[in-house]
Amino acid sequence: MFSSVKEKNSGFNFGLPVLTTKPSSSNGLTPLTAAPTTSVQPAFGTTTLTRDDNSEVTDSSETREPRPQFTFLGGQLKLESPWRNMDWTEERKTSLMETITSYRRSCEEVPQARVLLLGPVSSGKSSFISSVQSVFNGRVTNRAMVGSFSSGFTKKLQSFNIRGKKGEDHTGLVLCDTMGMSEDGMTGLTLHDILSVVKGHVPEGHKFSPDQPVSASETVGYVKRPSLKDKVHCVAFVVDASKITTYPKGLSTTFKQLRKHISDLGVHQVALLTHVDQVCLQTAKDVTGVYESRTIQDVMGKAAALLGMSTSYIVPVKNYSSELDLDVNTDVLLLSAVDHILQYADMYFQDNAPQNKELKTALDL
Ligand SMILES: Nc1nc2c(ncn2[C@@H]2O[C@H](COP(=O)(O)OP(=O)(O)OP(=O)(O)O)[C@@H](O)[C@H]2O)c(=O)[nH]1
Ligand SMILES: [Mg+2]
Repeated sequence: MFSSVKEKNSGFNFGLPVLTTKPSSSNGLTPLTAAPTTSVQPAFGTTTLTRDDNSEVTDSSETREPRPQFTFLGGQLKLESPWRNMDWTEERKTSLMETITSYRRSCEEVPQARVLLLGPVSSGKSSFISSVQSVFNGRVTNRAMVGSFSSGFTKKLQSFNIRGKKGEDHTGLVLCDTMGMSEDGMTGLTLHDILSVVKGHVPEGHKFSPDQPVSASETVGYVKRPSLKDKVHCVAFVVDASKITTYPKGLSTTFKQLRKHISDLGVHQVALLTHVDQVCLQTAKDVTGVYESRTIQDVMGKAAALLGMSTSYIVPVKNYSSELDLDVNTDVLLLSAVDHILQYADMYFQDNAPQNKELKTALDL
């Protein structure tokens, strides 16, 4: 049953798998490099304490004698060194944009990789699409119709071609936006509808309705025999860092059921942890500190438990929400997430492209 009990969770009892070593993926691919987390050392400088309500308590002691101090973020110590290495430069942004623009599937039959964004209502699915489009457009835009109501905004299946710089070329990537997932079995996207999208049966623009499941007889434009290009090639789950501990308990079961079914279809999955700026004040001020924040590292662990996946598949993201101007560091984090997604999308083509399948069958014989 794809329904979750609607109850407020006062705190998940997850084992909090905090990553302390370089993450590895089951397929040998290391999506992002990670530096080992070492013990936290005293640091000299300004002590920044964050209260529970995220307001900041600062003790600027520049005029006093230097003394051992710690930096606290949300009650947690700041890590001495980042647990994933990132290059926060304009050059890195350019090189990621080039990599994404020139991405070609290892499968000639499929013009673009279709990536489905899946997550609870308001987790930031549409915002991620808008933010990525903004990076390539060179200015902040909202073309994916980001919602502002907790009741949910996106209702249709809508695919967005990610275009290269200033709309010049299509990249090899299509991001598919959907309605928020069902958390109570009554509203939102159901397991049946999600799997229909992944299999490629659902036509573009289909308006989801929980009381009208997608079906060959009822759904206008239902794709009876989807080809490889109609299918979803990678699923990116989207979860909100600021809601990780308050999501309904049943959501974890829902995610795990979903992941099992999607994996059975041979589709790889990754996850985006949005709203990181809302759980760590320091990261809100300067996104380059995202991998030095103990708070975010802990939330990543909780997200991993919620989704039932290793943290090596999860990347933090700060979407553009209220900003009017682009910021290079935010862009690097967003583009790194796209690069991460593309690596897993490509694995699908490696497994399913007709020429590779023939080769695999020949080798198996
Ligand atoms: N501060 C902050 N706000 C965000 C972030 N991502 C999304 N938001 C805000 O969260 C709200 C919901 O974002 P959407 O992108 O509409 O979420 P969605 O998952 O598409 O929601 P539905 O379509 O309703 O399921 C909007 O007000 C966004 O501006 C983020 O990383 N940081
Ligand atoms: Mg949306």
